[in-house]
Amino acid sequence: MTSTRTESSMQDCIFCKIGRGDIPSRKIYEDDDVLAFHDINPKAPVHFLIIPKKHIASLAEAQPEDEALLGKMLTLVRKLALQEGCVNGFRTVINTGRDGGQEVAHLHIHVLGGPQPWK
Ligand code: D5M
Repeated sequence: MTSTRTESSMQDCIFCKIGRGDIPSRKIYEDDDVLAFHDINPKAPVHFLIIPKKHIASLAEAQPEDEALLGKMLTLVRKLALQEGCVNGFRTVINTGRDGGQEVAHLHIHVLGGPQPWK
């Protein structure tokens, strides 16, 4: 992707807007690189998303230089799941691309949990 296309994607991207604070979200964690917030359409008692602030369209678009960022996001899953009360486990999902059911073209990890039944 060219930088011009990347820049226009970032302008339009709803999760970039959330990352910049242009659109409100129910944040549960934020640092310079990563944001986590509750999913607007929860599929479980606990359902939040972890996104990179950098615009990466999907897992399929991640580059070798994103390795540390991806590791940081995965490491946060357990910490934030526990923070949100998922003491007996949780589910992680990364939908990727059209056939993967991805609706928002900005990489995000779904974290779902809470007492069953909900699956
Ligand atoms: O999932 C995209 C997810 O993003 C879906 O579960 C709804 C959620 N979503 C969309 N807009 C918002 C806002 N504004 N706040 C919080 N959550 C949001 P996918 O994996 O792309 O299908």
